[in-house]
Amino acid sequence: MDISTSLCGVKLKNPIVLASGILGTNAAILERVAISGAGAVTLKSIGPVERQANNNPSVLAWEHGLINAVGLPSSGYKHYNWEGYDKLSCPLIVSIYGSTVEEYVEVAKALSSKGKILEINISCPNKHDGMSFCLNIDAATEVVKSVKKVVHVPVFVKLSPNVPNIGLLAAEVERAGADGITAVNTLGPGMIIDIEAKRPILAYKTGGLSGPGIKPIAIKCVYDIYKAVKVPIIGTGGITTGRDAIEMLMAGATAVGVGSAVYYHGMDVFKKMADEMQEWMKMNKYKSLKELIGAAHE
Ligand code: RRO
Repeated sequence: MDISTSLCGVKLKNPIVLASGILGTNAAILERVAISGAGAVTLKSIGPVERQANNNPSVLAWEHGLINAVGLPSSGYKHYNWEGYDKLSCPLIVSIYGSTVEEYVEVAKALSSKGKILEINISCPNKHDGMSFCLNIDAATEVVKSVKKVVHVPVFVKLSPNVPNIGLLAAEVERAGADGITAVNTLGPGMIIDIEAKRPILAYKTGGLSGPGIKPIAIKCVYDIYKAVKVPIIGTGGITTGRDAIEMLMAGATAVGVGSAVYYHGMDVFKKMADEMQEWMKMNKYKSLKELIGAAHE
């Protein structure tokens, strides 16, 4: 069964997208993800200047997902190694971050032609000002307007679930020119304490939550965003099975982001999810993804 989809004219053989931050640091690994069946892959966010990762432990599994404080490590866009990216066998989404509008614009200008879609990350919980653009609608719309002026590929904006009204935020971001929304980034920050050691386990102390435990929040966020906007949504947060992907499409996503699931199921997860989706659709007599997208709203 055909489960191909399209994001602003960018064709995907299936709706399963590697989310930013997972494996997305070099072309060889991303090509393995593509060969393993992903419909598109997203780079780990690239920033304006070199930045070191946080000390270990920076990622940890808890009962219902993962917690990370990776720390936005980046070579900085000027030193990024682009070798091999031109040969990727699926569309590339380039993710960027900054601390000021000027920094977002600088990185966007330099990198927008490297991928088929540019994703603006305004929602990282692991930096003191990482979410400031997402928590302030004026700041979010200003960054989108400014980036849109300098790039010629579709611009998706990655939102945090930690906002009071994500539908309103998405609508304003759409009005500012965003071509799509990616929702959601990790929830939090949260904290896990080692009671024997009497201290937080992560070296950074706090981190963003992902994985199955946040799926209902991600589904609700996408449901609210779908009601508020016309642009496509990449629904991300706790999607680990084909059934989860279908649930996310029914909430209103056009594609689904997969991150923590790679930790649970390895590279096979992409093909497995696509196969599960097709089987479920056949069994339930759905003929195309179009019939699923937003179906929970009817
Ligand atoms: O690198 C990170 O710590 C990180 C980023 Br940039 C992000 O957007 N979300 C997240 O959970 N971790």
